Amino acid sequence: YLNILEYIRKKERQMAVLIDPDKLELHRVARIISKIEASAITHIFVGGSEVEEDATDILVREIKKYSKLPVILFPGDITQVSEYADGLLFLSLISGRNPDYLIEKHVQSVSKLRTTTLEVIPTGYILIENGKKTSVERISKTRPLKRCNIDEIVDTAKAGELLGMKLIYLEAGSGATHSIEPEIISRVKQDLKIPLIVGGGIRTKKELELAYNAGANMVVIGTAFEKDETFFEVLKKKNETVSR
Ligand code: 1GP
Repeated sequence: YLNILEYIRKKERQMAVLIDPDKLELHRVARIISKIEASAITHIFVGGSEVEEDATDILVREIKKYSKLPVILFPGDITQVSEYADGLLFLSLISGRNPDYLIEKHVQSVSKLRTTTLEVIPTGYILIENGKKTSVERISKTRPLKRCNIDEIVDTAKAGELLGMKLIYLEAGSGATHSIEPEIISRVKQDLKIPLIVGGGIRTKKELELAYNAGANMVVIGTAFEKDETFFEVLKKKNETVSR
């Protein structure tokens, strides 16, 4: 039995679907999960920028009724810690310089985390500009890194690794106009020993393929599924060559 992090380290071309508790109505969960289970998706991420208290708990419990896939919290705030999930990306927003999102929220969450058995995975979260202002930028009041300054992106990711973070997440922001460019992914990946997650604005099979080929261990897709459930089927066909 591999824990979540070991699994991410060992497997290639993993795919997470991001479900926002504020956007998915509970009566749709069973149906969505059956589509997820039939697709190449390997992990379910739950999170959002602004989620009502308790909504995460309720959604995770509903997902767990129908799915055996690992459910990983991808929290925008400490109210999104749910003991019913399997793991938690303990995100430090290392592209920014807001101490609240580098350490303060983490301190505040510890008393709750102590009461859970969640696998807590320290993750260096790097926001990269994508053409429009994202909710991460708005809420954290931090600037994303510039796409053209690849050295700074590479050094930021490496600093995260050297600080002991176990994953690096390159984020263009939900609904991003431009997903992270393959050149950025491959330059960051070449310099890292820890796994790399990439997300934000990925809407086509081609973009997915480019991200994997550039070195992403896991790709996260949210908006493309929210807007079009048939995207799950597109990925199913890819299943034979993409994953598992
Ligand atoms: C956002 O990286 C995720 O945090 C997914 O982004 O909604 O654009 O797929 P999308």
